[in-house]
Amino acid sequence: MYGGGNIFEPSNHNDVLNEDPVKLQEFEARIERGEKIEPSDWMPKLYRKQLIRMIEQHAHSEIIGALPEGTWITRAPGFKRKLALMAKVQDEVGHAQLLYSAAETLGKSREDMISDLINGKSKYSNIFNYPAYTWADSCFISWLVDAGAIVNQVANSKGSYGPYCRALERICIEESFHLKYGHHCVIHLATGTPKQRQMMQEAVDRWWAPMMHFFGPSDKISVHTEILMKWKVKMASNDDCRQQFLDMYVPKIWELGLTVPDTNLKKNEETGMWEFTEPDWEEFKRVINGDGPCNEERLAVRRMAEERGQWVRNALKSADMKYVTPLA
Ligand code: FAQ
Repeated sequence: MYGGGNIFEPSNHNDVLNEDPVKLQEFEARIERGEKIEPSDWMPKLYRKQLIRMIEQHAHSEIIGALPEGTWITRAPGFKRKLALMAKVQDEVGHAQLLYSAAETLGKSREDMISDLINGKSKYSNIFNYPAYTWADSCFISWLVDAGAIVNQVANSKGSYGPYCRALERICIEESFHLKYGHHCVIHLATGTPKQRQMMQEAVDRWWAPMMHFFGPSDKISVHTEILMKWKVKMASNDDCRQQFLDMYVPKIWELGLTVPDTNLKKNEETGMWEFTEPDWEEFKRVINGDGPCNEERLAVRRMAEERGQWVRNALKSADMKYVTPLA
């Protein structure tokens, strides 16, 4: 079933029934053969709509995702950490630019995307609506949120839409530097003084629930997974990504002597699957729909950036470009 019947709004998947059946069959055969779909190729309206939704949300997540860590640049401990964090935050904003460009190839303008973000119409990742109270929170994001992002994006970089896959390939390379940096920061705290260890443990305790939500609702209640996997936009389901993340990172967290705040978390050696307490999907739904601890603050910052940058866009639009001397 393509959607409906759960706590999320059902999508309208009837679009696909109105497509030219021959074109639809050819399109699906191309996807089956592993070909990339490019912007000028024929594609079903629903494929376009789903890609715009997903890539746009991803772009917003990168740009909003720069905020919780961004506030730590001036307070990062030491010059080297400041430099590395500044570069990382800059990369995240760059990822947003790549992704907005990929979404634009599908026909939605950047202005419309930004407007939908700042007016609260578009979603972005749940996890960036939580506060980064301490330096350890920033370290958690750099290591484990980036790790989660890589799990999802490496899989999807093998997907069907050319511009998105190419953007993801580049993004994943940069994200893997972030992950190394974040791991280094976490090791430093986890092997530091008792106070530093406590600070790191408290960050893991705070961020674990949003991290479990990060991969999206469980496959049983996910709305879009089925059609997105059929058309190879998503190459792994939400539950597959969550399992892969647990498999790769829980042992590393434990290795550092840190604990995870879920007494039910364990790997079932028979099935090879991690078992854990079912995340609170009602909280997740509230946060992604605007009612998280920092949603208002995050959007207010983006609105301010938009307003303050308006004069630059106006100047560019009104400038007579023939008088602009190219830089040597
Ligand atoms: N947060 O049917 P599904 C990063 C929404 S990048 C908010 O399962 P789908 C880099 C979903 O949109 C992080 N909303 O949806 C970084 C839908 O609502 P809609 C972002 C979520 O699309 C690191 C509804 O719930 N990554 O972190 C979330 O099949 C460090 C039903 O859900 C991407 O965007 C969520 N977590 O699967 C930056 C990757 N999950 O649209 C700075 C690309 C679900 O119907 C610092 N996106 N929803 O109103 C994807 O892979 C997919 O879109 C999923 C969701 C897996 C996020």
